[in-house]
Amino acid sequence: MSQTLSRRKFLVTSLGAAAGSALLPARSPGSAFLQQVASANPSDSPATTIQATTRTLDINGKAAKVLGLLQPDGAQGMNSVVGQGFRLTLDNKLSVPTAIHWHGLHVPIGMDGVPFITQPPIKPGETFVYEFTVKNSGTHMYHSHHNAADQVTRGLMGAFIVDPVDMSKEPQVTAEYILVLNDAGIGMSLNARSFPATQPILAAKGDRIRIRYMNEGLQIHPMHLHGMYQTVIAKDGANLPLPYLADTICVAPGERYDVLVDCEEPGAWAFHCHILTHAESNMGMYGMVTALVIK
Ligand SMILES: [Cu+2]
Repeated sequence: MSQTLSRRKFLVTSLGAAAGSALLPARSPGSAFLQQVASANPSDSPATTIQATTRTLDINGKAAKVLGLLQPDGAQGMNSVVGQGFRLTLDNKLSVPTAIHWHGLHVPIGMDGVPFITQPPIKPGETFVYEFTVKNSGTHMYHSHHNAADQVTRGLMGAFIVDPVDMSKEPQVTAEYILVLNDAGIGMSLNARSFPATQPILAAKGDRIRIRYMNEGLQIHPMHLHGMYQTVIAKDGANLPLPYLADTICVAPGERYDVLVDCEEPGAWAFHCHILTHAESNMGMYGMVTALVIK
């Protein structure tokens, strides 16, 4: 697995990304967390812990008190491979109840993380153990399912990327990026940053890149890339039998789309949500705006 991961480059992706310039890869191949969940049998996996907690981040130059689902190494966002066991303890350090839902992952009902339906809310100071075998590959998420409009959009969320066992049918790409869309809590943002603080995607002419969109906000966002098509290859983690071309992809709350972009024409291409109030004001561009820079 580490070989597979190490030949990829990742852009930071979750709220963890907003912590100053110390960018945390969503799929860090060397993280202790990944090693700990690498057992095939959940009950054999050493338990690890995620803390639901508050923290202060620098968001666009201002100190902002946000929430986080933090792994022992401080990362937010995780990955796995189909068939792997998964076991972790959620430690609720917040002053309010919470729970984690594994959005897109096919888990046993008792592990689905819906308070009052599949489990009691995890109260402040309490813990809960989530344990399952990872069944389906693709671009998924994990997030709070309690008072979610507040908790998720303020940071109780992360990307959960699952590779298939057989990687031979996965597209060969020069780099891979995750874009977490958000519009509430921390505001209009891509990976918890609002333009001009968003991180541009840097590519060389001839590169083929993969972008994994996921919308953790409350509104739909048509993500428009100038100058070239995006090839949509997967929806909600499932590979499409017939990939299609689009330059604007509507990502609704909860949706994930995987796209490939062939970087042929050099330039700094605008890349933004096309609900214009999410991207421009009389002061210029802001919010859900970044750029694809092809050299
Ligand atoms: Cu938008």
